[in-house]
Amino acid sequence: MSAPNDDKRIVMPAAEPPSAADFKPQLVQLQRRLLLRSSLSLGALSMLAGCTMQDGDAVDKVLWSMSRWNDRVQAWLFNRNRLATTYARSQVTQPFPFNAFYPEYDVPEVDGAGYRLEVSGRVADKRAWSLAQLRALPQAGQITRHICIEGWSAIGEWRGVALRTFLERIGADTTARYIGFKCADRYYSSLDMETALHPQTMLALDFGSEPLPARYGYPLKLRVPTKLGFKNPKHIAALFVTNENPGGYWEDQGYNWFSGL
Ligand SMILES: Nc1nc2c(c(=O)[nH]1)N[C@H]1C(S)=C(S)[C@@H](COP(=O)(O)O)O[C@H]1N2
Ligand SMILES: [Mo]
Repeated sequence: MSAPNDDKRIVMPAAEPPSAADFKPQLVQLQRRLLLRSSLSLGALSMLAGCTMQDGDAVDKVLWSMSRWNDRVQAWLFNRNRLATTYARSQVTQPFPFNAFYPEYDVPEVDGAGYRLEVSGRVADKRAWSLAQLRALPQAGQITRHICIEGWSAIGEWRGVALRTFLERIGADTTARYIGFKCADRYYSSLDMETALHPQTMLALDFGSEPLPARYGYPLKLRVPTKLGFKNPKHIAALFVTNENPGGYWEDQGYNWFSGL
């Protein structure tokens, strides 16, 4: 963030939205595209992109060719009250696809009885959580569309604890910037605090009416319908609150960190 001259103009104060005057001409162009995009839901966007979500088309470029500073612009455009589209149970995709950075036969087998969700970082209460304790918290459900950057989307039903509720229970510093997640398969990802507090962001325990099957992230996954699939870590083992961007498995390989609306 100590870049010289012109680049300083895109380092914006934390409390204020960016204005066009803050941008060099070519950046104004990009901002217009962001604003256009921000009026579309992820679902609408996938239709606009012909559901291909592949390299080369215009929507694709807007979504995927953003560098890290664009994450900040996107974070400002994120509307904490905008809800992802929800669907009827009859619209749930059958069978719901499996995806991971490895084939399905390598899905980690997590022992639910011995499971403890580890909590660390900027939180008052760092005690670990058993599944029974997580299930004793207020539960909420959602039927939403999961959109994978690799070119598919599917509607699923998840149930669990709103991440906001959980963060409140552990006394998280909600003025901190990020929530990081570490998974049983060495996958990792992170969210901006704004998205972590969004009403549809949840720690999911169930898929449909059953506990999450192994392939969909047993025993705990993050369900965040305002983000792309890769920002929905499965098999969560640990959660931490931090001011340092924790990055992620795909994020650190060049996928746009914000990746959502
Ligand atoms: N732990 C873990 N979580 C993960 C992944 C992974 O490889 N490991 N892949 C991500 C990607 S790219 C997608 S599209 C979704 C797939 O979730 P699903 O198997 O429930 O469809 O999980 C995301 N979360
Ligand atoms: Mo994905």
